[in-house]
Amino acid sequence: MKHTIAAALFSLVVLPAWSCTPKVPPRFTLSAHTEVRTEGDTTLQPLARYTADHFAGRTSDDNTWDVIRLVRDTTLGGEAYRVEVSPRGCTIRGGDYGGVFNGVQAFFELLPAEVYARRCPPTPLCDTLFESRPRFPYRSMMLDVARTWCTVDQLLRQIDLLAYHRINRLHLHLTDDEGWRIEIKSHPELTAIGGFRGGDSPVAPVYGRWHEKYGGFYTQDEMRRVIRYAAERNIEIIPEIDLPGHSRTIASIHPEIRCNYRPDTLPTRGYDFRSAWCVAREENYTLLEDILSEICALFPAPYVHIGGDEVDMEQWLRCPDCRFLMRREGMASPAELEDHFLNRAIDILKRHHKRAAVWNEAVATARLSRETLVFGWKDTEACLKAAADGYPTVVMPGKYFYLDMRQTPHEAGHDWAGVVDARRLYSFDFTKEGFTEEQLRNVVGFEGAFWSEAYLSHNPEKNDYLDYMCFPRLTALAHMGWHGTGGDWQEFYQTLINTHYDRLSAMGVAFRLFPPKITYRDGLLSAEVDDHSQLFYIERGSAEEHPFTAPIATAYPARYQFVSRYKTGQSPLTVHEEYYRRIHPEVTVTSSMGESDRFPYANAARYRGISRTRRTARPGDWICYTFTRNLSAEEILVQTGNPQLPKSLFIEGVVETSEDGHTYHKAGNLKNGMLILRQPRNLKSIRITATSDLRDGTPFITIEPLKIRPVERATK
Ligand code: TNX
Repeated sequence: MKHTIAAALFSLVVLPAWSCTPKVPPRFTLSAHTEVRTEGDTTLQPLARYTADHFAGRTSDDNTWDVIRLVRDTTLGGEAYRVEVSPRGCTIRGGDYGGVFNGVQAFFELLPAEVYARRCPPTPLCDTLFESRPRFPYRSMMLDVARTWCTVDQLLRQIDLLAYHRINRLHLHLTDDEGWRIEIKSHPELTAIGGFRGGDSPVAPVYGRWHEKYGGFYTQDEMRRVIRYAAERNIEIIPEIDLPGHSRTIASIHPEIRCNYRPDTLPTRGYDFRSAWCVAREENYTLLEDILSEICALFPAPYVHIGGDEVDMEQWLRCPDCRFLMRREGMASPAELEDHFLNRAIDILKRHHKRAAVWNEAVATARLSRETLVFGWKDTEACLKAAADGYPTVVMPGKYFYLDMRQTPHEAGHDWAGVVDARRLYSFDFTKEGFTEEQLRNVVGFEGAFWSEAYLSHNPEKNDYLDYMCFPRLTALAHMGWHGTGGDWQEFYQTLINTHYDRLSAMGVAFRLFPPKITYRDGLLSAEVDDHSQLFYIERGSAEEHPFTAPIATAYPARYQFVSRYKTGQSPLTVHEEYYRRIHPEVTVTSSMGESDRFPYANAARYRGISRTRRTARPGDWICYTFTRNLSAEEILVQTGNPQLPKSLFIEGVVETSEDGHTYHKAGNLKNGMLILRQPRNLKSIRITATSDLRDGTPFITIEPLKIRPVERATK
């Protein structure tokens, strides 16, 4: 079989496994004797080593004719490649380094999956010739290392995984309200102090690590190593210093950069919650120059991302200096103050021969230079607007591209942008989203964003949660970035389950399988999968997993959990929907902390959404739920703080229940702001009392509606 060039243009990033019956004797056999040659092009040397490492091949001359030649061929475009396998060996041509790299990845896809584990058996290959080139130059992942810290080794591992998918950018979110992760030599305090939160740090602890000083940072030397490692794998690191909002860390170290007014620290128990740089304070731009000049010198990428998202402009409106600046410059809105600040930052970047990248809010007024690269995260409209206004635009609306969103309604992860699984991501379609030809011309690619507020509560020292959230969603993104669109999901899915899951396993990725389908009919509970995974079930009250081989006869379908496994992949724990049935008995909510106007207690009392208090908690503060009629239930989930996001909660607290609303009995302690009451009977009220004195810098406590499962009754 011989691949034609035309057919190969439609090849997948995720190529199906090579299947042909090689002639006997095989014409070209890849083995440990295969040599990788660069024909004298020394810049390709690291790539030759990389390639050979994957099958224990050599890079020196040894009179063998099993040869892989890496060749730069400028007749091919940037990042484009051509791969040719013939009896004389294999030639991988690329328009540039990235093109040869992509060709090497395409070549790997001809091999057994073990190549990714560097255990490739001797493999005879058929003659073939194919070439391809990417539709988009930005095929990117954003990793938030500010909220959850990732070590250098974790970064390198992630870079390897991205590279196997021909994703060619890693956008590092290096600073935020919760941490400063990159060394600035002229201001060592930024990492020495701001690299950590909690303990004796002026940065408040948050997201689950309350009792330790938590964090870390990259020295410039370490970052140079990461940059080099990534560059060898055709990945450019895009650094982000998030400005002028999301800056509570630097503002906790340099309080003088904040606006000129007395903050109301009462609701936060003394912690200065303000997160934006003052626009009017001239010295701020000196500090900014110090920081950005080092960032420009350190990172070779042409763009430095300077944030621009989610600025709380109230701070500027309360600042006499910012207001004066607005009047002086005839500014109509505080958004123009943001333009002013960002333009000053852009001027600094320009002097250091860099351009700015920003989040979409920063070009709301469309006043920044059209050289600015816009990351459209908020929604498709933001991408459409930026592209229509003439900005090069990276498309990443949260409801398709946010890797911190959950993948079914009951899994871990945020859901503010919706439920996003690989299929959903893959369904993004420029035409359906309303892009015109002209707007499409300004689209430079896609980015998947992994924000890490919730990661911290998922044992980030292991990579499992990150893997689970990234794969196969990033596989889908890689495919779309290469081809410009998804295409037929079923076809892609078949390649995933028949080929790519094996590759992910060989890479050691704890990837996510799609959940099994659960059915319950005539007293029989059953589950099925449409991939090659094996199914297991767990019965309530036991931790033991049993292989699922036949339908389970039961009158209680909510008592069983299912999970499917394939090599290193695993599905979410999945239950019959009966498990999620809730009742909403009449209840009132009260608390000792006052009620927020925007999020009144009625929200939680009516099971409609969250409520907030007026201030954060002191020990002894309480929240009380009182039922109109006494209640029995199977389970009640009592929760302070945002679901899945340890923040604005009772860090420590006790839960008590009462049958008469006067006498209370302790039911247990909160863990991560939560407690499940099991089989409570005849309840009049539930009271939660804070017992700890820690603060997380949030000026309120979040109150969740109770989640109440009805008393279990046999369904038959
Ligand atoms: C919004 S996306 C943010 C981040 C959060 C993320 C959580 C963006 C530019 N800002 O600060 O981490 O939502 O999903």
